[in-house]
Amino acid sequence: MNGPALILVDVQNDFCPGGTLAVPDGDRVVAPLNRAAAAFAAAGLPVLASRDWHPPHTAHFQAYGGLWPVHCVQGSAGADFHPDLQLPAGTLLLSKGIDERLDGYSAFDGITAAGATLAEVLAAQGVDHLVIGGLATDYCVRATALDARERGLAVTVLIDAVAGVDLQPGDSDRALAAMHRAGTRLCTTDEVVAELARRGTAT
Ligand code: VGL
Ligand code: ZN
Repeated sequence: MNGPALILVDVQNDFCPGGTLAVPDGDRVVAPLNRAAAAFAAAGLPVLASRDWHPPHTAHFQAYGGLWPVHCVQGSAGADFHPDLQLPAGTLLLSKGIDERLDGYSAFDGITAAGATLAEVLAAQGVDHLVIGGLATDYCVRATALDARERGLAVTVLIDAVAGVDLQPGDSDRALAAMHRAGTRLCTTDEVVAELARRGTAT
């Protein structure tokens, strides 16, 4: 049985206003993602959530040669999910960015508490379509979407439920264009929720 799954990418305090690597308006993704997660859960479809989960010393951080200020350190408050994010019961957690030598942007670099990779989880659950929202459009959302396309999955990105860092102005728009070129569908949360409702009544 093949079908879609939803993944909420890195909706963590450090990427939201007040965090150490705040994405402008990052918290605006929370409301649409709560709606999407509730709709997937109600349809009996898998919901996954990734978190950036760095060791204190990592080549990802500026102090050790990387691009970024310290953020999402394992066990810190900044690494917690945004307090308003509502994860349905049974949401599968993936931790990534654990390797101190790597950036680990893609959720496909993450592992579950049991040590399974995202690819293994998706295969086990018969997922052939990944619906993606979260932070940040130009890093982890982009990397996750492009990896999923390379692995032959259909991909939808929820355009109202992503927000980007934009280190360079336009990075997020360029990331969306790159995802689109790779065959990613860009649509609104409302469109996806409506499709799920039609799917529910059709079966
Ligand atoms: C991310 C920058 C650094 C992300 C993670 O989640 O998109 N961006 N670490
Ligand atoms: Zn990071």
